[in-house]
Amino acid sequence: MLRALALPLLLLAVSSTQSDVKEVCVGSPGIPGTPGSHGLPGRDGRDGVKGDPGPPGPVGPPGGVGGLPGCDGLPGAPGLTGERGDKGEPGERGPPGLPAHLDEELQAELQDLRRQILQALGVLSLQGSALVVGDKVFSTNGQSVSFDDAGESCARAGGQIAIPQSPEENEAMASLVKKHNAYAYLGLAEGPTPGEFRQLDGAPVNYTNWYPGEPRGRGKERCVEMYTDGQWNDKNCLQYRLAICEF
Ligand code: MMA
Ligand code: CA
Repeated sequence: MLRALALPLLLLAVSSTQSDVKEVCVGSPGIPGTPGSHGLPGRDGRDGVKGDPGPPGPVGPPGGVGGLPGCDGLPGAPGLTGERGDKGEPGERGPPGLPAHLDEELQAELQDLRRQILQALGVLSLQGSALVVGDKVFSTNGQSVSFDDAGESCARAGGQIAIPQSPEENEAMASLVKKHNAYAYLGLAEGPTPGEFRQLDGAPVNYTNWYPGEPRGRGKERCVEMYTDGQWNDKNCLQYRLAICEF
């Protein structure tokens, strides 16, 4: 037991219990041995994580097969308006209305229309552009023209060349002749019988105001003019005469 004290190194190996202690003697280490030969290659490791995508490849050669047709484009702008269609058939006849004199709405409308017409005539009279005699209105644009042109301009205005049919109407026309200092044509024309004058629709003339001795054109003067004193003379139709219209 004491021999163990003389040894350069005493190693006490202790196990789990005091009673298991053993004495081991160790000498100085020897020269390392030669390395062993290479071991066999180890097994392959597990796959690494996926790498980044590579750069896009170069454009391929042209001439590939065409792709499928694309989808429809947006709808186009609306087309031009078509021509107006034909007029439709008239509708069914409505139920009979009230007699006009009992229709209050109609009577009110008529009253308002009368009022508006009188208003307009009042303004025209005040301006001297219309002469109201009874239910006839005389008016002129102050232009002197041939008989045919006078007829046209009166018709365009919705009237006709004036015919005085009473002394009062004759005076009204004569006042326009004096005002414009221009003889005027009347809406009369010579019929087939020389010296016999009629209205343009062929109706006979009741009122006349011939200058003494007229008409004496005997078929050569087929129109009628009014002098500034209001008397009449048969005259050719191509003179420039004031166009007085009646409405
Ligand atoms: C002109 C002409 C006639 C008219 C006589 C009156 C010469 O003719 O205006 O229409 O009857 O004058 O003298
Ligand atoms: Ca004459």
